[in-house]
Amino acid sequence: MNEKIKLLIEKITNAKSIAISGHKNPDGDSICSALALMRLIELNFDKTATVIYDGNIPRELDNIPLRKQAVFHGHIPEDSKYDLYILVDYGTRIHLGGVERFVNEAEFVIEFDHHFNDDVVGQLCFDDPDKAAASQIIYDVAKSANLTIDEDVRNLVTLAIITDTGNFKFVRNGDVLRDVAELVDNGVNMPYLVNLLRNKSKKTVLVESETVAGAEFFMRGRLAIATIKQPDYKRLDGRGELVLSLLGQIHGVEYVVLLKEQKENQIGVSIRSRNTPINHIAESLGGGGHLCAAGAVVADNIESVHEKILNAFKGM
Ligand SMILES: [Mn+2]
Repeated sequence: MNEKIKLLIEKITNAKSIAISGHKNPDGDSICSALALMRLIELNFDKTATVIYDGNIPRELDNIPLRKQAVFHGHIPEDSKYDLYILVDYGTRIHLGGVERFVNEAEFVIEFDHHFNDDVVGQLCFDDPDKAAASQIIYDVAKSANLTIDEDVRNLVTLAIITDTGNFKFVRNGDVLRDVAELVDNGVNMPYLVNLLRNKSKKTVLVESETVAGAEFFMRGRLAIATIKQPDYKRLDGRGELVLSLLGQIHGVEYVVLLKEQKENQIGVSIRSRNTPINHIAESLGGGGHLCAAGAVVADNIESVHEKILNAFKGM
């Protein structure tokens, strides 16, 4: 067992109180990784860890194992302190949201992440940008540490991979498929998990289809921009992955941008690309992410962000 894993075991063993969080407005990887780790701690260390989140968990994820144990940060007593804080799939410090106060007060911070980040929060980092999901790192570490892994953990690790790879569409190496093959060999039922995620409300799917139908096309059809304004944004439930995915299926469309008016003067921007990296565009707007899937939240109005996006894509 390597030194980092020894330290991880030591820190969990000695911790009096443990909390786990992913990024704000958790997606499948964020919340499933956090719950998988919570379950691993419960199974192997005979202690509880609290999964805390900020924002909303999409309804699509309502039926994932242990979902009810995730606690909104606003429901945590004000004076709560955690000596060990574990971050999963968080991206960068700005994505922590309302849990940052607990992270700052923790004696020790551990992280498991697969985002590029040159300003890590953790003192002990299990980071690997080559992994398809943060849950894959947790799974690998759990195996290296000879931890007991149960059905809930295996299902959560797999759900995180399914969601973060867009049903395996974004897989970039065989590593993740070997992990999934092993998980399936150990009892994970893939059709069951895929059905678990088919849980959107009718109004969400209707808003998503209307948003797709209203998209505009630029750069001779290579760039699609869809816009969702309030109050439809409230019905979106999640990041609008279906909108991005549908527009990206159109012949000739290389880039898809979704602009979400989250509230007045706050625009969420999601950018996807077939091949060419676009993360620099998200970064120029104060955000970040992966090479071909990135985003930002901009304090501005929708027309002005639209303009900025068109300028950013000039020459591409
Ligand atoms: Mn992730």
